Amino acid sequence: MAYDYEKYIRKSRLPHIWCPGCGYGIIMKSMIRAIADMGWSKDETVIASGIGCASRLPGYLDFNTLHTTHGRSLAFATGIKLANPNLKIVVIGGDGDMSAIGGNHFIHACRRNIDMTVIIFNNNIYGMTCGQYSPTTPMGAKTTTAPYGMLEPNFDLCKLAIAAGATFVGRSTTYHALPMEKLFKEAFSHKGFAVAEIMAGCPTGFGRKNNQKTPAHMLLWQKDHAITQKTAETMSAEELEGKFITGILYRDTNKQEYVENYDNATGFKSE
Ligand SMILES: Cc1ncc(C[n+]2csc(CCOP(=O)(O)OP(=O)(O)O)c2C)c(N)n1
Ligand code: SF4
Ligand SMILES: [Mg+2]
Repeated sequence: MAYDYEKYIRKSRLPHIWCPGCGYGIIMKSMIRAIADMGWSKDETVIASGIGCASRLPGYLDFNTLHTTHGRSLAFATGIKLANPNLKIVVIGGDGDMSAIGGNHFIHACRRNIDMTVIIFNNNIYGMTCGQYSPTTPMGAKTTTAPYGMLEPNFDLCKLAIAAGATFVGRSTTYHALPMEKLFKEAFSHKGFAVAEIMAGCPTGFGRKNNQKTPAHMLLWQKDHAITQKTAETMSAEELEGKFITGILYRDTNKQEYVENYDNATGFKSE
């Protein structure tokens, strides 16, 4: 199917700020295709973000969009969903936005199970502010603030989301553009808090310091390190070292969704 990307893009906001070779454009196009396939109208769709290179995305898309403060997008999105539960809410954030400054908001939104989808653009670094390490920087990786290599262990954001109570959790990469689009549609269709982590290359802040010298190297790295759940089941702990599992990792359709719970308890019917 041919997609009319331009229909969804605010041309007045171009050119975008993303560096040549940044993985984020691939995610944006996958999102557009997924939203088009869902049949969501521009008026019923809200896209919110915090601050960072990833968080610039809502500005480029012609929906109801919010560019909020660093790490606080989920609080804004929660307010919007409670005020109008009919809206379809997608929240965008970087690994830093969602798991460092916004980590507390993230775990509590997971726990609450409010109906929205969060897409985490995980480039393993603070891209916008010149490549400081984040909670997802792999041990040993070089960053501007880890010149000897990252000394702290990193979060697995999908495991964090599942442990905190999210009811849909999946992962994809910018190499896997079509599976990513499929993952978005599954996440958008889920009633409850859905998390999609997308591994994305930041050639400017991460790749150059870590022997992934071109954007193509970064994509091939993703191809070589992504495995499916099925393959993972056949691998030993040593073989799994450094790999990450893609696809839908967790889905629970029984847990009460927060807005429904709120309406039942208060007798108030949100419109
Ligand atoms: C309260 C506050 N603290 C710090 C900053 C500076 N800042 C802007 S973006 C950013 C990190 C962005 O990293 P990430 O969320 O991973 O997004 P990326 O740029 O990698 O897409 C930081 C620390 C800020 N804007 N506001
Ligand atoms: S700094 Fe990295 S994440 Fe930010 S636009 Fe450039 S390549 Fe993309
Ligand atoms: Mg980042």
